[in-house]
Formats: sequence, C-alpha cells, structure tokens
Amino acid sequence: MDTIATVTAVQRDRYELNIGTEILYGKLKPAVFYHNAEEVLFPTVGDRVSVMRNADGDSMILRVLQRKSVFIRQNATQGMPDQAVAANFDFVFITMSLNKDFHPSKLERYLTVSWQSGGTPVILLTKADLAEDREDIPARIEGLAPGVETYCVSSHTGEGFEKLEKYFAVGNTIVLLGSSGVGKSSFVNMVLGTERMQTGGIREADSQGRHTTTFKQMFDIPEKIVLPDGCVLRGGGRIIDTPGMRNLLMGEEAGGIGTTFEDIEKLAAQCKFSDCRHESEPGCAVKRALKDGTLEQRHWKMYLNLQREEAYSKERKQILMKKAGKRKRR
Ligand SMILES: Nc1nc2c(ncn2[C@@H]2O[C@H](COP(=O)(O)OP(=O)(O)OP(=O)(O)O)[C@@H](O)[C@H]2O)c(=O)[nH]1
Ligand SMILES: [Mg+2]
Ligand SMILES: [Zn+2]
Repeated sequence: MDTIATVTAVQRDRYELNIGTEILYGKLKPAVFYHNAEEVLFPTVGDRVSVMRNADGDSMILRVLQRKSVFIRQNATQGMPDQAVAANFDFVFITMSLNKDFHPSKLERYLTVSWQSGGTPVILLTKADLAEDREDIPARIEGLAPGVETYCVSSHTGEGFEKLEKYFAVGNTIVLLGSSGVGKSSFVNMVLGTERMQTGGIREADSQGRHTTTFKQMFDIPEKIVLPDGCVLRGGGRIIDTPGMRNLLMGEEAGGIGTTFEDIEKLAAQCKFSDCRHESEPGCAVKRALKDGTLEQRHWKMYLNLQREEAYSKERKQILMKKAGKRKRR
C-alpha cells in the first residue's frame, strides 16, 4: 500500500520524506519520471508524493501529486528536463540585501516569476542593521511593486521579524528566493531559533555571495519563535531555504508579466491601434510616455526582455515535449 509523504530535502538522487510520524528516505522509480517533459515531474522540496515503503532500505517514490505552486529552473545540462526548485509554497519571500546595490531589474524578474509560480510575492529586505541612508529603497520598491508587501529585517538583531508573524502561521509555507549572500539562511536560522543552516561570508572584492547553501531544504517552524529581545511570535508553518540561483525560468502561467508591469499594459491600451507594436506606429502611447519621461527606459526594456524570455520558454517546452514523445514511442 502506498503512503503520502512531503519531500523535505533532496540530496543528489536521495529524497528525505516526511510522513508526519517519521522521516523516510526514498529514491525515484527508474524510468517513470524520465519521459514527462511536458511537465517537470521530478519531485522537489515541498512536493507531495506517493511512496511505497520498503522495510529494509530506501522507499520508492511512485508519483508526484498535483502542485499548487512551483518554481522551475533551466537544467544546466542541455537536452535534460528542467528542474523544479520548490513546490506547494504559499508565499515567496523575494530576498534582497539593503546594504548591496539595489537592482530594480532583478526585482522585476523575481516578481514576474513569483506571480507565475502560483505563490504570493513578499519583498524581504535584509541586513537592516548595516543599512545607512538606504531609506529610499522601500520607496523605490513601492513604485516598482505596488501592492506587494515589503519588510526590512535584520537576522542579526531580530529587528522587523515581529511584523512577519502572520506568514509563520500553521498551514503556511514560505520559500526564500534571492542571490547568494543576501541572508536567506540567516533568516531561516532566526525563525527556527537554531543554527540549522550554515551561513557564509561575502567576498569583499566583488560583494558576491559564496554559495554557502548547496541544496534546498524545508523546515517546520517552531510553534513559538523567540526573538533576541525576548519577544515571542506564533509559528507552526513551514519554511524552505534554497541556494542562491540564477536561470529561473519564466513560467507558462499567464499574468505574471501583466501584474508586474501593469503600468505598461495600461499605457498600451491607450495606443491608437489595438495591435500597436510600439515601434513606429502613429498615436503610440508607449512611445509618447518614453519620450516625455513618464515611462522609464529601463523599466520598458525589462518588460520587453521578460516577454521575449516567456516566448522562448514556451518554445523550448514544446521542443522538449516533442523529444519526450519520440523517446516514449521507441
Ligand atoms: N549584519 C548582518 N549580516 C547578515 C544578516 N543576514 C545575513 N548576514 C550575513 O550575510 C552573510 C551571508 O548570509 P547567508 O545567510 O549565508 O546568505 P544566503 O542568502 O543563505 O547565501 P547562499 O546560501 O550562498 O545562497 C553571512 O555572513 C551572514 O552573517 C543581517 O541581517 N545583518
Ligand atoms: Mg544559504
Ligand atoms: Zn503603442
């Protein structure tokens, strides 16, 4: 008989599985997951899977249950199926450090993939204790991500954590996303109240992170979160730490770009021609706004970039599907 488990960690080809009462280890059933390029079916952290228990060894993962949200990353090996990064989360904490240069385009990219993932984005600005005269960043975010909740925290002092209590509640799963070195694992450690994740330094020369976290892992948040100042928050939910990563793929889900770039879509609706390509057509509201400065060049370029990526992503998926179909028929 099979059992339903939640994947809490993936280390190479071995999966840590929580069945509520105990932790099991599982492996994939050979061949079953390999022919499904139309959907990324390799299980990942957060996935619910059905497993066949094996009394004297690793259990067998039979299948992945329907996901309510997922992040997908392009496989570094060409021709191999893309990889699911995390699944079934409710909130995506887009993590950026207040003491490094703030990159609006990076934020726009994260916002778009977050809206597409099926989770709700929340912006987490870390290292508040190091930030001097960076007060303008929250204001700039307000303009870039209207309606997205933004918080400043310090995982060294505990500052700002009390405002996040509602996200830590039972039934919620948070996934942290952001570049290496921004403080994702430090945040997780503060929430868990122990140094469960190793944290690393930043290379001084280029202020790049060191990729301290190398695999993703899900943790149960304790029922009581005790902050350094003695303040106690209610927890009970779950949190997923991930390695800092690039090449997150644009999803299929429509609406991600439209939500992040609502201002541009509204402008485009005012163009004289409904099929305006915003190139040289007369009566183009986008061109007008770019000219008079009400639409920022950088913001517009990012919109075009992400649209191109989305189209590419769809095309790529179709190619992979065709390939998988051929393999299956052999
Ligand atoms: N001053 C200060 N330093 C912090 C804070 N949060 C993290 N750091 C430091 O920033 C460095 C990187 O933190 P990590 O938590 O390892 O960063 P990460 O995002 O998990 O990085 P990867 O695992 O490489 O993706 C460490 O030296 C931390 O001590 C903070 O709130 N304040
Ligand atoms: Mg880390
Ligand atoms: Zn136009």
